[in-house]
Amino acid sequence: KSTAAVSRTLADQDLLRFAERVSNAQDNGHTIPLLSEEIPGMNVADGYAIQTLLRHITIGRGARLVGWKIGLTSRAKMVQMNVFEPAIGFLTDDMARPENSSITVADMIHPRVECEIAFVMKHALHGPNCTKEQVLSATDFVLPAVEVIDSRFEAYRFDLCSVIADNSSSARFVTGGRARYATELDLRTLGVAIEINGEVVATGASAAVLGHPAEAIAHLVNILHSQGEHLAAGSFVMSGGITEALPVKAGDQVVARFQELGSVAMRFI
Ligand code: 0L1
Ligand code: MG
Repeated sequence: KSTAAVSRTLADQDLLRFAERVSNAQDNGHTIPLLSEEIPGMNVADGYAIQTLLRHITIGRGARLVGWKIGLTSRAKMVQMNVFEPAIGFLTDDMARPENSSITVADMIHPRVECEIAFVMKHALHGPNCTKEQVLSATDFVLPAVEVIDSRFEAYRFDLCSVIADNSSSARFVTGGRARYATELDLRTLGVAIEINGEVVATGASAAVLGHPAEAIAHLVNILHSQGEHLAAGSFVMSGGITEALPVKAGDQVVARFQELGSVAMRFI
């Protein structure tokens, strides 16, 4: 059972204060100390309550919710971050960047890229017992994506509660390649290779994501349920990095090559 189902402990004014602190750090591209350093007893439910307030702040300023992501779904990512439970975040239209575009790094802190299988839903899904099979039958199509994550915490180090409050490090995302029906593919065995400046820096297979990326989406739906939310029809959903996340800097050219799904390219400036 996910720890997202526990009860929150923070007072409303602390939740709001933390959401505003994270929102400012995201807007200004500056780091903040771990929230759990100030209130060590905070739990995962507090993290999600802060994330919900952050979502309301973001949408209140005119951004549109386009979907969700789940992260920390592969062993490589868990080991890299020393956090062993998946976490979800929301995605808004202002985080999207076109394929082959130039992505500015000056407004981020320490960006990293991840190759992910993305799902677009044709039907809504509700927890609490959502399964991989239900995800597959509710999916319209899948497509390749690169997520650009950027932790707002110093030295890119965090605990689960703090990273959830920081919207699970969501920053930018790029999709492209070739959209395919999930039924035409074996989503467990898709290979991926990521090149930075022409050099292959990581490779992996989609089974790295909880055994099957649709399993990760089912897990996301069940966490959404614990937050009183559901996955709406039309949502764009990213299932988690297949390999460890790779740091990028101005001048880097990134190409993520996905078996069966084509490639997604971008440059950082
Ligand atoms: O998308 C992700 O895998 C983000 C998960 C959270 C943490 C991170 O690595 O920044
Ligand atoms: Mg990710």
